[in-house]
Amino acid sequence: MTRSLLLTALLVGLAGASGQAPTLKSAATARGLLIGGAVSASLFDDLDPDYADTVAREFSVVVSENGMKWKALEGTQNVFAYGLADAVVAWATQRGLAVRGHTLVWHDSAPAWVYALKTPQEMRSAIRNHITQVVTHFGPKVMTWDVVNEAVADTPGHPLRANSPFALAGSDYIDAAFRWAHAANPAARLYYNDYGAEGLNGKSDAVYALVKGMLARGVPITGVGFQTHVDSTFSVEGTGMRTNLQRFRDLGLDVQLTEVDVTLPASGATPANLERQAQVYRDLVAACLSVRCSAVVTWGVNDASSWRSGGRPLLFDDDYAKKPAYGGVIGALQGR
Ligand code: 9MR
Repeated sequence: MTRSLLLTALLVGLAGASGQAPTLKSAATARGLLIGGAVSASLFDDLDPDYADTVAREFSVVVSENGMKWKALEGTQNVFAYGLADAVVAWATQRGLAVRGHTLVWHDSAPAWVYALKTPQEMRSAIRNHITQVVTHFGPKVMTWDVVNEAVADTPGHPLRANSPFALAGSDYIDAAFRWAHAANPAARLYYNDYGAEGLNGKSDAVYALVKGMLARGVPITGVGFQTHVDSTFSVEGTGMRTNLQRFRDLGLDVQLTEVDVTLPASGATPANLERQAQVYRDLVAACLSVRCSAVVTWGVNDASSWRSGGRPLLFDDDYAKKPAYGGVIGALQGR
């Protein structure tokens, strides 16, 4: 028997003896990576215990899919409702899972009263108060925050999106948001988060310019979250994703894949489509690992509860069975 065969036999024997297949959590932890998903209050629904079991077994980090958005926490000015968010945080912390806070400042989740503010000063104090109250409330239980989400425009040549109410606060509102979050919890890790910036393209150039400028101005930013809402035609290689992630790392910033899902084509869950989806997941995780990213978070748990459930984009099917995509992620984590 050759040395490598002997080693394989030994490892198989050990795995057999312990009876433990790797989980996403065990395989990711071995690579120094957090892995997880967005969850919702249905986590606590007794009718669906598989949901909570899957999260507790497979994930080391969770994000409240909607429960920490501005609308959810401060629907009325300066009246804070933490109930659902606190429940997710308590559930996770009791089980040793980390929590990513998502998201302090996002135009899409701003309640009507924010859109109705009239003066720069009113807008500035509203943002400052929201960030300060929320970050302080969760304190050490939430040490990672998406401070600003989706502020960069999709149109090349327009650095910031035009339809944001926050622009009223002044062109430096992003810098200020990070400074206020840092003041509320100096040990927290603070991220800029966006979609469509995974590969080398005009959008990622704009995000790059934004965060590079922030660093030059001494703004306390830890890293960039790449949402990674893609479909199964996505090519990590073809989009230059690894090179793109690396240029952010070269600025000294951390990188996380924060909302990963990979939709299937209209022909649905055929074996070939599921294999293609698995390959995309494998390539995404491999690219992330190759730049020493710190987390991979899928946007949901099972296909049925996804915001794009029709595309069956996640690692677990409607019944929480592991899909080929699950094997793709484990394979990447194990360097296969
Ligand atoms: O998945 C989320 C969906 O349930 C909400 O209706 C929607 C609006 O709040 O937000 C979705 O999550 C988004 C995330 O917060 C930011 N990036 C894009 C995600 C998908 O739209």
